[in-house]
Amino acid sequence: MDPIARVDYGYGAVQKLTPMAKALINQAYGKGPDRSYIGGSSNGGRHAMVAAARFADQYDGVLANSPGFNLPLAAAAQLYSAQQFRRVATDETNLETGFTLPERTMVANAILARCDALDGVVDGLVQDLEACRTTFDLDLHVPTCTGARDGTCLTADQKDAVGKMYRGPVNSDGRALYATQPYDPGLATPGWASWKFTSSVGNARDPVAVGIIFQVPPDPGIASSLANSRNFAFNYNFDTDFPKLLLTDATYTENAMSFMTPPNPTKLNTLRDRGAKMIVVQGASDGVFSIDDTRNWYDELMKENAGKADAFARFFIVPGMNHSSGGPATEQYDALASLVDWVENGKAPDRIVATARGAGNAGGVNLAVPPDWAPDRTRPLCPYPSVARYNGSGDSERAENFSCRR
Ligand SMILES: [Ca+2]
Repeated sequence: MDPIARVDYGYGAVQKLTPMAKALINQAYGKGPDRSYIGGSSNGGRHAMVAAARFADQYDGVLANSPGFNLPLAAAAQLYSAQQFRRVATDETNLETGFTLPERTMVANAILARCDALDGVVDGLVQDLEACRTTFDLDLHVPTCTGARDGTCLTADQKDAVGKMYRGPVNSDGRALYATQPYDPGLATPGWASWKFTSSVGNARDPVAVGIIFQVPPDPGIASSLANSRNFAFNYNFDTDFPKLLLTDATYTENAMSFMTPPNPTKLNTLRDRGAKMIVVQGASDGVFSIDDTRNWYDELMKENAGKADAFARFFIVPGMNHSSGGPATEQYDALASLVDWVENGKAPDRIVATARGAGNAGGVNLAVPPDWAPDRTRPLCPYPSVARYNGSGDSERAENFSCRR
């Protein structure tokens, strides 16, 4: 509710604390840092993207993992998802009844049946996400129920709801308000479900973000009960409420899109011209921030830089990964090491090797790793738009037998 807290949450904290940290280092060591990096995941990834545009003079390297890019729009899109699933839920207090785990597993398998082999190997990963867009069709490739729902089909209403969720929110004129999401097999996990079915209606996440932190004027009653936040999500109007994300008043003089998103997000000239580097990594099955929104940004960044943005910024998609981690994916990777190598040794990352956290992993097991994968499977994460393609020979559990190609 505090207008200064809103701005701090958006960018003010980074703006104030980075110079303080540098001054502290200077006092302690008698000189400033040789290099400065900013990195984070989720809202921290958003901070990194904002810093790349607002405070590029402060950093030599920027790492945005699973960034909450365009966070106010993504949070509003979550309310749209909640409205879609409410239409097909058998219990509106549990949206997962509209799209159950057996049904999501069935859809994931239908995606794999069409798209898994497009990258050269049937391995439970859809690495050629772009080709899958035109190869998989929810209406054609998922059976439509002729009787009761039993996990082997979706009803026509469910297909409509799920399809709308993947296409993203629109207003009554049909104007897209956020971004599409690609079909990827990572939706059959608790992590994906928690964003779509719990956060989207809960009184600690999306409704509160939209209704209290982002819109003007704020609606403080939303947070007081789950019934209130759920009603806010279900009744959110994309013609009359959504525009409040751009409003200001005498108290809130900066709107949510201004304080939460980078000003001119594709204008990274300061970062580029001082030789700084940027790495963005995100899962294809991020349950809250659409990989397509991030991809659209990168496509525009490429255009802005005559097709040469990869000289200073690279975008890596993690097939199957959910928000920040999890999902049927090789989701352990050290993108910071790659960034440091790029900044300090001039070695641009042509691939980042990622490892699965299967059974026996010392750092914690990812339960979504399928049992037929090598528990320590490796894959190259590839700079978009290249994708990891199997070379046709050698152990398909190992990254060295894949190439990053278009
Ligand atoms: Ca595959």
